[in-house]
Amino acid sequence: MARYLVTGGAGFIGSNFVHYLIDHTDHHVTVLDKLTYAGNLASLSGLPETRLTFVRGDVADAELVDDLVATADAVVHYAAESHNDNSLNFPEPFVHTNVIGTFTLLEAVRKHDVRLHHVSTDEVYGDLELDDPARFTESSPYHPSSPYSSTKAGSDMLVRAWVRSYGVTATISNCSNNYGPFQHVEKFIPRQITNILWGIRPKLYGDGRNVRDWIHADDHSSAVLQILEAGRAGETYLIGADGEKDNKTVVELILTMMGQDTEAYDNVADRSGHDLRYAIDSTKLRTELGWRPRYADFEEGLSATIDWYRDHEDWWAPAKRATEAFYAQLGQ
Ligand code: NAD
Ligand code: TDX
Repeated sequence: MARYLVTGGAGFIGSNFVHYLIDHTDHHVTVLDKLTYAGNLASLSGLPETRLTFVRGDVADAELVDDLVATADAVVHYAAESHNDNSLNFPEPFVHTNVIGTFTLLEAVRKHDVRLHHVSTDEVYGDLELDDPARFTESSPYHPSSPYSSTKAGSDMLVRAWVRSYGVTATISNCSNNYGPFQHVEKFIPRQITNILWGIRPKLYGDGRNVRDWIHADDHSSAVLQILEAGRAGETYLIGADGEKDNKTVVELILTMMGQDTEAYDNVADRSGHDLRYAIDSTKLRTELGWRPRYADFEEGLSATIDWYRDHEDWWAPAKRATEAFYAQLGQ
């Protein structure tokens, strides 16, 4: 039994990871989460109290973080401001949480010699052309486009420097776009599903040709656990499930699966600086650590996700109105 500290464990991917850890190991989990608009304690409800401790706080609070890291065997760092559209309008919290928060955590794991896994994104590599067969690898150069991705790139660089300069024991993963239960309704897939459930037409940015490489959150969790258990210190691993789809195809799939006309969506204003295409080559993770995704079929995972949102309106309805009011101001 080990003691895991999970930052951002009340968010989308963090809460999926906490469920995964409790289901697949005997570890004790302490969640540190600020409960911003994106955090939701209901995402952790039903988990055994003996296995889970929740602490509300800021990952940039040095004193609190020092106390929590001192009693942990490993730290898994999910806490972040995560939404590109927000970062374009309010960049400051992205610098605070993603950069200062990661720095604060690094200082604590350095002091207490605790292993860290830093959860990052493929967006640090910028974007690829639509007609380019290339995919991101661990050696792709960093070219972040948005305030969000540039602060995540900054956090990755801090981790790399703390490994090299101070000998901190850390790994990094850069994952592609996640979908699954507990994802905030501001994000693409849950926004369209919940729009349809409330009789609102789905909203596609620009012409919808932009490509994202989709992975189920459970597969992200299994990869992170595999890296924690068998990954080499100081290494970076890319996580992806070969799920490239353009946004228009995804909207049409959701409409079809929910019994609607495939053309029943609106094209709205495009995102500023909108990355064209992300694609992950996860060969290193698969060959070195033997990892494989369970949801090899995107449509199967999407269908289960639609069912989850249909069955959990109580979880998402409180955030839906405010989210749509924000998008309406942006013309999106
Ligand atoms: P999310 O926005 O759903 O959750 C973020 C969580 O962090 C929330 O619970 C929030 O309350 C918490 N938080 C925010 N600021 C905090 C602070 N200062 N101190 C403590 N807690 C704070 O995000 P997500 O989609 O679950 O992403 C989690 C991580 O995974 C992020 O680091 C993100 O960059 C990374 N990631 C996300 C995706 C994706 O598709 N969503 C893909 C690759 C990597
Ligand atoms: O209503 C929408 N319509 C639309 O066309 C929304 C919300 C999005 N989009 C487009 C923009 C993107 O091309 O869908 C795509 C996905 O958008 P998001 O869900 O906002 O995700 P993205 O910007 O790709 O970033 C996500 O994946 C990488 C996460 O939010 C990041 O945290 C992660 O690092």
